[in-house]
Amino acid sequence: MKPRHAAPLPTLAALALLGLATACEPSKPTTPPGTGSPSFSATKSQPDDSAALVARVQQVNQQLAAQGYNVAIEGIDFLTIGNGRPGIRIHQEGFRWVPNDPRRDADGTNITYLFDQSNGVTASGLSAGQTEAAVDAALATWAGDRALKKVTIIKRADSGADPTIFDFFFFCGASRCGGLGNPFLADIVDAGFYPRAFFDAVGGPGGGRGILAFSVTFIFVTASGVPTDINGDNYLDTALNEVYFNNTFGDPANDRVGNPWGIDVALPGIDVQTVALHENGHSLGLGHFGPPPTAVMNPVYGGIRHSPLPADDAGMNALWRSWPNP
Ligand SMILES: [Ca+2]
Ligand SMILES: [Ca+2]
Ligand SMILES: [Ca+2]
Ligand SMILES: [Ca+2]
Ligand SMILES: [Zn+2]
Repeated sequence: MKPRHAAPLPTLAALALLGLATACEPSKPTTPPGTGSPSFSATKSQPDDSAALVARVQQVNQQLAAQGYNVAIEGIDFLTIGNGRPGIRIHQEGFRWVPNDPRRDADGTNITYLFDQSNGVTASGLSAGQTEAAVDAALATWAGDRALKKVTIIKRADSGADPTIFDFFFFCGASRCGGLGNPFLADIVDAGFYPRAFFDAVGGPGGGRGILAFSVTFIFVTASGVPTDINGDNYLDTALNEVYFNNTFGDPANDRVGNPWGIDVALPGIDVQTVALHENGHSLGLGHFGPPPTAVMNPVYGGIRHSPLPADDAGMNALWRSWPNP
């Protein structure tokens, strides 16, 4: 069942034009900011499992609505090694954070994030302190980026309470999760490293072997499941974002032992900070694009990248230029 829209929303084409118009500056690349549907221009994709994932997500969204939650899964983006893997969007319209949104207990115009320390250790031998520091470095990079100068990114402490909800539906359930979790402990949760089975469950066959990490964005919906746009910016209102890392990589017990998560490691190792910079780029609103151009937001891992490239900045600038100055 597809939710109906309460009010007419602009078509994708109109939004694309808007995006191009706002992103149009002489020195900027012509790449669209990539906030709409996932694109895989130059990337070979695995067999398309997105239809099954969309169906499962729609089931989950109905469960959330039945339990009285006003949030729904809107988009999932996979970062892979090797072949690309298409992400999903439930609606055509893009989504953006709403400043001062009381529904997510917004910290004013700040955006908050939290690192779930209980899932910080990797099978490749990294400590939770090491992976948390790498995620912090990635967020600090976005926070210090000129394109994000209007927004302040703030870290929230991990109280130990379960800060994630997506894993409940696709992995642990009531028995192992101990409950749904609290979706509003922070706007963005870097949820840490999860077992291979979780990535198979979300990504479909081969997901656990190919997906390094993924980002899930939820939007706000009405009691009948209709997406909201309370600030009238023609973007669906982002409710929360969760980022999950695949603990398969570097696990001595499996076939990805040769691609271990590490700190500042070159390929074939996988650099935590690079993946965190990419994933939290999604959390802040970017979609995939390229290659070309080479960018942090390319959908396939390409080695250490600790700084945004021009296409990433063009996208972020389009997303955040109208954010109110604090
Ligand atoms: Ca925890
Ligand atoms: Ca959880
Ligand atoms: Ca959250
Ligand atoms: Ca909106
Ligand atoms: Zn991605």
